[in-house]
Amino acid sequence: MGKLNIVGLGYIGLPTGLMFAANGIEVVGTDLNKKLVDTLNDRKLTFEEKGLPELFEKALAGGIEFSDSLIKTDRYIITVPTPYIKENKKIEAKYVIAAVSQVFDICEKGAVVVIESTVSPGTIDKFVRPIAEEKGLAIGKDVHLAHAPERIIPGNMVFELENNSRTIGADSQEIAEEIRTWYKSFCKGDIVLTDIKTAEMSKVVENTFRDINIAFANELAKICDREGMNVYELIGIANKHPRVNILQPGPGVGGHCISVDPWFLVGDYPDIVNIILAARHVNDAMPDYVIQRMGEIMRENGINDISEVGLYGLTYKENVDDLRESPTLQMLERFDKYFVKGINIFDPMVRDNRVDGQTQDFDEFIKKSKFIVVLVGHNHLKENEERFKNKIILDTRNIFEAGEKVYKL
Ligand code: SAJ
Repeated sequence: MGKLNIVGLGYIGLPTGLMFAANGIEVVGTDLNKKLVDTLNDRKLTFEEKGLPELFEKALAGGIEFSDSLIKTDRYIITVPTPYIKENKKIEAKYVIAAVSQVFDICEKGAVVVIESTVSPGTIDKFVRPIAEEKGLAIGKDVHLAHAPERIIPGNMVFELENNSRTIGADSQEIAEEIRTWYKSFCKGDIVLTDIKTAEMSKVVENTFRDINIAFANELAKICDREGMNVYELIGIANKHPRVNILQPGPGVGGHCISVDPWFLVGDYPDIVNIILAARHVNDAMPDYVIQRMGEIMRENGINDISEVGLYGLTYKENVDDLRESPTLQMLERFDKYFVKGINIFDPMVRDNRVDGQTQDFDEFIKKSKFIVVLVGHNHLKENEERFKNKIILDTRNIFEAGEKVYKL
């Protein structure tokens, strides 16, 4: 077999390519972004992730190559991004379509093309298969298509790449089994084989399940607030039941996946969905709820000056540097409407200033902020808990011990 070509070296493609290369597979990683490829060729990583530096070293020792142009081979994995369009709540499959199209133009006859990028169910039938037809290629003979949706969680990607089970959807058992042997080079989990459409749907269903579970936790937080009860204690108790596993409330659901994928089901089955849509509404309303709680706490403590308020955390969750759909950004958008200027913002994971009011200086942030809203529970926060002493805190991530001036969601 020829080299395995990983097309798209972002959050999924890079760790995946490195993992194959570290486990004896000959890999070329391709990305059209020359700067990104140059950085990797300079032996520098392009984002922060636990365990990635060590994996990078192993992959380099295993001979991984990086290229800014597509080379001809007989096996490809497509890991290009699928940008989210807020206005119509859809993801854009154009990069997947463009990548597959370029691959079909140059690949060996009989090549296998696996799409890992998340696509909305039906995308491969509707938009990818026709590309082969347009190019006069017979699927199943000239080229083989498959879908192996990625499942790794940012913050624990390297561990999950090795240990999660996987799904491979293909048109034939034989091709699915061949692809399974590629992934078996590093994957210790079960690798389940199915058809392409079921693989597409399973990915969206997994993320939707998590969205609904978090929405339930967020709704419980509001009920507990009204009743003067501790939602974390309540969830802790309920979760002792062997068949209950409620997730944690938070300031909203961010990231490129969980807040996006349920919309595909809403869009495709508007006459059927109820809880899926309700969960989206509950989670999308959480940044507003946090703003409302901020207002209450400021009034209660006589804080009138917004420059005495600090927001800790800009990323969509702890210990990642990804800002996509982050609850903090959603709050800032809503603040803009009310002309709230002068608020202090700090995030140790975001090393360049991305929004007004952001500082890189933690000491300055702490000094200026009398009232701090904790929106992300980075390890940095846990290591610096004593710096928050004597502050009024709205702790949306349940990091701090309960106290007189520590408010929870
Ligand atoms: N969140 C809560 N409460 C929780 C857990 C999460 O409010 O108890 C929030 C987070 O703070 C964050 C959002 O939800 O804003 C999403 O974070 P996450 O850690 O739940 O998930 P992602 O988006 O980082 O990764 C998910 C994972 N999907 C599932 O667990 C079903 C991952 O396995 C997928 O690979 C990834 O989506 C993806 O790429 O689809």
